[in-house]
Formats: sequence, C-alpha cells, structure tokens
Amino acid sequence: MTSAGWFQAALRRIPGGVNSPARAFRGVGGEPFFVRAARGSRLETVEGRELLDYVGTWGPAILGHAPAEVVAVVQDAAAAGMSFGTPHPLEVEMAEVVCAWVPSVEKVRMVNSGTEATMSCVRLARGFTGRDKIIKFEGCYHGHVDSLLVRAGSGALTHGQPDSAGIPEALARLTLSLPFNDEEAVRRAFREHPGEIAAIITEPVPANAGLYLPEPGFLEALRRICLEEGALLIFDEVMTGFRVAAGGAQEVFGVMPDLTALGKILGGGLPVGAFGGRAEIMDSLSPDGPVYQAGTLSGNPLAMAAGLAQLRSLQRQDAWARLESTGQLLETGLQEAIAGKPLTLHRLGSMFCLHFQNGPIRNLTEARANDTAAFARFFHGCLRRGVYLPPSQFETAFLSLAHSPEDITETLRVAREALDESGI
Ligand code: HOZ
Repeated sequence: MTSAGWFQAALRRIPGGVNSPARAFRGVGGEPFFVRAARGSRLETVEGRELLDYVGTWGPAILGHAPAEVVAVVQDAAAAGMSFGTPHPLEVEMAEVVCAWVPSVEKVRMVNSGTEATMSCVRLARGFTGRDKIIKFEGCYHGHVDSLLVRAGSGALTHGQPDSAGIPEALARLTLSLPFNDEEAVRRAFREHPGEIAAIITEPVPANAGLYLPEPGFLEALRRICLEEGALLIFDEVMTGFRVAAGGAQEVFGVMPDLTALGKILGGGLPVGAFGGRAEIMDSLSPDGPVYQAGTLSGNPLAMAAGLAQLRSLQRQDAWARLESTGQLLETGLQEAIAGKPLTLHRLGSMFCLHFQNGPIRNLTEARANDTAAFARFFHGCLRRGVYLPPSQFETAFLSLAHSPEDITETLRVAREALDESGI
C-alpha cells in the first residue's frame, strides 16, 4: 500500500492520522509519507523511495538511523527480557553516565518521554520551594504538559494552538509566559509575584519556534535572578542534551541550572526521558521525599541499553567535533545559496534552521514573522528532490554522524534548486 493508502486508513482510526501532530504536514500542506525502514542518513518510504533525512526522528538519531552498535545491544537485551519492574544494573550504569556527563546533575531519575521529564521538574520545583507559579518563555515547547502548554511552540504553534484547549484557567494562571531574551520582563514578573514563583523553565536554546539563540548574558541573568529570588532554574535540554555537547547547552554556555530535563538522544531511539539536578532537590522525590513521581517502564532495560550504546558510541567517535565540522560545511554552502535573499540561517552545532525572513529572530514574536508560505514551497521543493526537512517552519533540523560530505553536497544542490523554483 502507498503512503496515501496508509494515511487514509490512519485517518479512520487515529486522530489526524498521526500519533503526534508534528508529523501531520499541516504546516506545509500535503500529506505525510509513511516510512518502512531507515538506515544512516536516509529514510525508506513504503513506496521504496529514499529520502535524505534532516529530522532524525526529531533529534534522537544523532548516530544516524539503525546504528549497528545500538541495534545489537537492543537485540541482546530483548532476548533477556523486555521489562522487569524491578531495578536493573543498566539503570545504575545510565545514572552514572548522565551524572558524569551533565555538569549540574548529581542525581537523576529516568522517565519515558521529554514531556514526563519536564512535567516532573515542574512538580519537583513546586514541591521543593512550596511555591506554585512557573515562568516559561513564549515559543518554548516543553512537551504537552498542562502547565506548560501556554504560548507553546512546536506542533502547538504550527497548528495555531499555543494555548491548548483543556487547560483549566486556574492552572494556566499559574504559568507566566514571557518573551525570551527579555531580562527586564523576568525581573518585572518577580516584582509582580514576590515569593510566588517556583521556577523558571526554559529551553536554553529555543528550537521549537525555529532555532534562535540566547543573547549574550541572558542565561547568566536567569541564573542570577533565580538565586536572588529563591526560585529554581530548570533547563529543558531534551533537544540540546548530548546534542550540542556531551554536557549539553549548560556545558556550552557555562550556566548551571538546578534541574535539567533530558530525552531524545538519551534513549537511542527508544522512549526515554530523564530529569536530574542537585541531590538536595532530587532527594525530595518519593520514596525519600514528599514529591511523588513514578513510572512502570521507567529505566526500561532495552531503552537503557540503547541509550548507553548510543552515548558511548558518541564518546568513542568524538562526535561533537565531527558534527561541528559537518555543520560548518552545510552552513558555508547554505549561506552562499541564500546570499541576497530574505532568509536567515541559524545553526548551533548539528542543529540548524532556515528562517524565511531577514531577521533578527530572538523571540517568538520575531519568529512568527517568518514567511511560512515560502517555507512550505521550499520544503516541498526539497522533498520532491529527495531531501526531508522538518515539516514546519517552527521546528529545527538535525545533522547526524551519518551525514557524509556527499550528502551535504547533494543537499546544497537541492536547496539551491528548491529556492530558485520557489521564486525566493
Ligand atoms: N518535540 C519535537 C520537536 N519539536 C516534535 C515531535 C513531536 O511532537 O512529535
């Protein structure tokens, strides 16, 4: 059956035909294709068509798809049993690796998604501080957590639901959503809500409204303000963790949060999230402390085996230097291709985004000025030529270690043709 046939069948039984709205192509028009396999830098559709993949299953596929070292350990782990519901040695090994790699993390707990990780951070911050309010930033996406689906990014933004239905007003009022890169707005919020704010949660590098970077000093200001106000600083590194450096954005920018949410790469492609931070805070979690958090499949042995194999492979290959080199190759070529056009390229390591405007793009308001219709034309021009970008202007693309110089050369040729064809 073709992708169209599978999609019609999906529509009959799955809302919107997808198990996650970001896959629905609504931001670019048309219908999603269906994939039957993937290897390295490429996807294989059910029609047998090969696509050069820059979504990387939204971040986890940093080694490329189906890396042999990860597949092998998952096969072995599965043969020993899929899940036990008891502690397993691999959970300890994973905790040791996370605490060794992520500078601010002294203790960590595994969960099953990035959403669970950020949700648990918020509950823990509220329980630890005894305060109820949370500051987030417009356009940042922290998974579909009730408290954080306020002015959210990613699919919520793409589909015009940055403030989801179903969130009680009484709960939404506890979330203060501010412009990113605006220190004065943060200070004003603390002045207006003295002693009420439990935490600031942020993507240290917002990548769910397209990719934009913290202005110099902004993350340091958040750290200072939280210390001054007795609030916790939470970094949502679900995307940047193990991606922009072994220790994530907190290693790159040298700013240490109190809690960190992790996921994606950590699971090697299997459902994994984690949250961790200062032991003093983490020890507030049940069974030692009053903040309850749990999960039947948390620390699942297959997911732990996959994640550990992926992380150890990254370390062996000095992955981040290689990814930076590939990123520079792509950036040089794209900058040449967009010269003189109303386009702005943002890149950090192996994360990149082509904003369809001249910029600057420093927050959601500026990101929303993107020409999404032009992006859609470019997206489909690339897809027709075999290059798959994230199907929304409000997402970020990812390179992997499997992307070769030849892949980059092919991508640059396709991008130039798609830009010309789109009349941009
Ligand atoms: N969290 C992903 C990156 N924005 C989107 C993937 C999804 O929601 O399905």
